[in-house]
Amino acid sequence: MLPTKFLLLWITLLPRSLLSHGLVFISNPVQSQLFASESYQETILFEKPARSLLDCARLCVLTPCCVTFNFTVMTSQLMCRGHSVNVTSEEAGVTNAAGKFGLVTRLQTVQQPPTCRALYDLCQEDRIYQLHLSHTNVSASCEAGWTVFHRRLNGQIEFFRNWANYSNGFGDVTGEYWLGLDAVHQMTSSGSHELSVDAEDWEGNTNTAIFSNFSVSSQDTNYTLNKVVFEGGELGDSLTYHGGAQFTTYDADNDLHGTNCAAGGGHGAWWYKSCFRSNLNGRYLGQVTNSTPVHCMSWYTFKVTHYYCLKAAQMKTRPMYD
Ligand SMILES: [Ca+2]
Repeated sequence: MLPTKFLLLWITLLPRSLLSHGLVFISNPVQSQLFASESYQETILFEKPARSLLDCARLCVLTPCCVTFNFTVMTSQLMCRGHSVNVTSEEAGVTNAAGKFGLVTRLQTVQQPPTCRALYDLCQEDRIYQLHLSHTNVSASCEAGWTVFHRRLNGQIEFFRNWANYSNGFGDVTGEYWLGLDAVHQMTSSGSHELSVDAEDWEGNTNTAIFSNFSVSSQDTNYTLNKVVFEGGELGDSLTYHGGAQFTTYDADNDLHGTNCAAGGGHGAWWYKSCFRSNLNGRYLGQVTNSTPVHCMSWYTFKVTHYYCLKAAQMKTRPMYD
């Protein structure tokens, strides 16, 4: 590791042109909270070789949404890592921990875009993102501006859950998860939103269906799925049937059937009527070879059957712009 004096000399040699970009250089090395705190989310935008601290600073300035950078001396390589983190100048510091130095931050509070779509429009960036909703903050996975609120990949997370779980969300935002009906309601309660549904079969085919007019009402109406409009997609329309239905879990029967669709054949949680054309929170059964049909995670129009158990599925939404 280079001695601190050498580092500071480099910092003082940085040109005024970078300062005019609003960058400030912290010249008093301290143990950085950015690295010292495990609770802090360091979001890496890029990691590239760089010739010098100045080179690293240039890379950050030229990258949209790069807020801080970290110039790292490895054993045999000089690396530059750019971050987009929601920091204020007070939170910035220069670390002198082994192998890390040269952290720089812009002297301003960075306003976080309010949605995955705004983040993508501004930064062309996807990541796990904390959404500041009207009543709660939730972490969600962003994909090209869409907010993923349902994702099933491998059956590791149990989706046969109660009303409180479906209201508040569960799972792992980096893998399988349900964001929560309360969050989806807040996200879709004003403006127009579209919904994208992806489903994958066991032959590696992924099909998509797009719906407009997507919104979920509040808990007062049991998170009613308002009437969506099918806009197209090879996956087909297995959701407009559910438009206007309230949400049902095994401990909250709001469906139109004489029994509870979630506790019965559906074995899931959905906007059941009597009972379903799609059932994306149904059982994850893997690649079913049993000839006896059993209900599972399904989307009727994909295979024109209720009994094809999907390999993976995902639901995501984004605001529609004029
Ligand atoms: Ca019922």
